[in-house]
Formats: sequence, structure tokens, C-alpha cells
Amino acid sequence: MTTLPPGQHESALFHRFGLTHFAKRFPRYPDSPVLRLCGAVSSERDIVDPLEGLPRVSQVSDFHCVTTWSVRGLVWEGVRFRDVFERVVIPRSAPHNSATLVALKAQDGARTGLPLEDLLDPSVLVADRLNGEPLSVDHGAPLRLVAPRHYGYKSVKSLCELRFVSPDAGYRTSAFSFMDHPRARVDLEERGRVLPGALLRVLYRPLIRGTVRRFAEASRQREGAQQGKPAH
Ligand SMILES: Nc1nc2c(c(=O)[nH]1)N[C@H]1C(S)=C(S)[C@@H](COP(=O)(O)O)O[C@H]1N2
Ligand SMILES: [Mo]
Repeated sequence: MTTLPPGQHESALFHRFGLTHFAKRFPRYPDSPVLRLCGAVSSERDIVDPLEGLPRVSQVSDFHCVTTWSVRGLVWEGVRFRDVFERVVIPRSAPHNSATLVALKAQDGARTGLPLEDLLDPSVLVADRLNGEPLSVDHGAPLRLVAPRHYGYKSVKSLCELRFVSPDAGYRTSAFSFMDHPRARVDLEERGRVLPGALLRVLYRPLIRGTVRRFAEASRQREGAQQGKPAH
């Protein structure tokens, strides 16, 4: 059994989760994996099926939401970010050497970023399957980042854009900036930028229940609306 990082408790379920204003937002193109490469690059590109032909891996990892719930033993399948970088990003887009920060954007508008060095860690995947099935819309179809050593908000669902930037350019976040730590490593309890992790634990924990309910409710509503639509 893995031990959980400081301040986390185990959740039996992998909740659909996020900032409340994302509860009713869903990916626009859950069936079309396209990754935009842009920023300080030699050529901006839209890569269709970016995982095609790359070496696939399966990885079991725990997932840690900054609000203190963790789920153990998720089985992700996809391609290591490092391989996407070396085999697709460099040959197709050639980021400048100064672009050591990557701004991440999702189809639902969620934004964060991570240092390129953190993304190149072998534990970081661009995943398209979870627990033996294609990624669902709830969990980030068609492609999601999985960065298990960082809080869940870095594991961007429905990932659609990698913007390579210099560190002084920074990146936009969808949260208040104090909530987005530049690295957000779970082992160091880097929950946010200003307040200590041990304080944010206490502030975030009471929000879990209501957030889970809102996200689940929005998901049920979407499924209901989908069933009313003709198949295409
Ligand atoms: N696109 C997108 N990615 C996101 C979020 C989101 O709202 N939108 N929420 C983040 C947060 S805070 C968490 S804890 C995890 C939750 O993953 P899940 O919804 O697949 O359980 O996704 C992260 N990635
Ligand atoms: Mo989270």
C-alpha cells in the first residue's frame, strides 16, 4: 500500500472535480485529439492524433487533489510526456531554448502551467485511457495530462494546447493566482503560492462535499441532454 503525502486522506471514488465554475463546462471535441503547439516555437502547429505511433505505457499511480482527497491505484495508459516532447514537439515545432515553462490549456478553458523539467519526468503521461477504458468526458477525454507528483490541478483534462514560454513571461491560470503554485509538488505540500500548505488543507477540506455534488449533478444533466440528442 502506498503512503499518502502530507495532509491527504483516501477517497474510495475518483470524483469528477475542479473549480466550481468548471462544473458545467465540458470538452467541445471529446472525440478529436488535437494538440496545439505554440508560443516561443519555430513553427506553431496543430497536431492531430499526437500519440499516434508513439511508444505506449501503462502506469499505476495515486491522484492527489489539492483539497485533500486522494485516490489510490489509478491505471493510466498513454504516452510519456517526454516521448511526446522528443518525438513530436521538437521535430514539429522546435521550441526555443529559453522556453523552459509550459502553459497548459484545456478544451473547457482550464489553464495552468508547469516547468518543462517537471513535465519531462518519466511519471508524467499524456493519457487516453483510464482503468482499461477510453478516457470518459468526465475524466478528460480525449487526452489528459497525468502528473502524479503534483496536485490534481496540474493534471489538465481535455488538454488542447501546450504554449512554450520563457519563465518571466509566466502563464495564465483559471484559478486565483495564489491558488496555483508554480510546481505544486505533493511531497512538499506546495498547495498554493502564498499561504502555507498546512493552512490551505484546513480551508479547502470543507469545500469537497459541495464541489463533488455540483460536478456530479452537472455530469448527470449533460448525460440526460446527450440522450435526447440524435446520434450523429
Ligand atoms: N480541463 C480541466 N482539467 C482539470 C480540472 C478542470 O476543471 N478542467 N480540474 C482539476 C482538478 S482541481 C482536479 S482534482 C482533477 C480532477 O480530475 P477528475 O475530474 O478526472 O476526477 O482535474 C484537474 N484538471
Ligand atoms: Mo483538485
